[in-house]
Amino acid sequence: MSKTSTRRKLGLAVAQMGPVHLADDRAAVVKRLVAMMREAASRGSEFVVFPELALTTFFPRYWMSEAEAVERFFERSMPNADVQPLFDTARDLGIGFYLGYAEITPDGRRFNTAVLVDRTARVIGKYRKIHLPGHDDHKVDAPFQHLEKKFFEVGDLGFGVWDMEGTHVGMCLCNDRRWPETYRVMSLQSAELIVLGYNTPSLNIHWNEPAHWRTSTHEIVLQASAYQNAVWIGAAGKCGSEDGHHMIGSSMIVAPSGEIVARSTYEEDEVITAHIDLAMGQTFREHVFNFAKHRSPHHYRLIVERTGAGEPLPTRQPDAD
Ligand code: CDV
Repeated sequence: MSKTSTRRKLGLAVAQMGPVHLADDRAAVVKRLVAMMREAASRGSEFVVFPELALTTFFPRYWMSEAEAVERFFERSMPNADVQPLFDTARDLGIGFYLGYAEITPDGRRFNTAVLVDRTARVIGKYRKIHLPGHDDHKVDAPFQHLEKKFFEVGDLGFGVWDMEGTHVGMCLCNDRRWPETYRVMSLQSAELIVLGYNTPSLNIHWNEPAHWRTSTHEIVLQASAYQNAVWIGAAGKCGSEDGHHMIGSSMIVAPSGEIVARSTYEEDEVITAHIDLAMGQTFREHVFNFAKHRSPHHYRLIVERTGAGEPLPTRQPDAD
């Protein structure tokens, strides 16, 4: 360990969820979340990460109108009466949480959203998913749909970082975790912990991706991103077979060293915990990833100037001898 850092411990829990079926109502789901929050607190956790779209089945797999989706799967406020037991339990236990859900705003805008809730059950941050995968048309020959581009707008809040009782926490959602920019924008705001929820179908409807790549690519992005950004990552999946549609598990807590310090075993509701040392990230930020000392943004301009890949830049080489 660095000579300059003292350990700063945070009790972190990741609450993986097994399937939520179409027939499951919000009350039943919230009961499961409350039970996992209680377990997390009993194991000394101060913060718990729940999945993306945690209150419902992963409904973008079904073709339906936007109006029907809103009626069945979206939340008009957070908290609301259905979710209040989770907020009440958080306040009673003094535990914060991250929760993903489908948001409809008062003016009718729809987002794939997550909130950051502190230990007094106050919503202190909101994130709206930026990297929306899938399509907006009806793929009649596909075994299921991935209609995030139909049901949600691209998030308009950017990648924020919040001071949660002294811990700098950033949020993202599912597909965001595959993009390096997601983490770097947050680590440049001094994030120490990045939390995220996901729903990753084992089957890729767009091309014949081997099922095990879904898990291996998930692992590799979390491990590499934690290391390259000197952050802790808590990632909570909703997994198992939702009405016959299988999604990967492998929820995990990853250290700034890139090591997985806790990982789910099953594809059902499961709480994993670790007492993480926030100072570990600081150690990396003082040395190999001392951003202020070593980064060269003038060499990274293409990252913000170009969206898709294009022609190589004119080469700049030293004059030949
Ligand atoms: N919900 C997601 O964003 N899922 C994507 C799938 C479609 C690849 C993911 O990155 O896990």
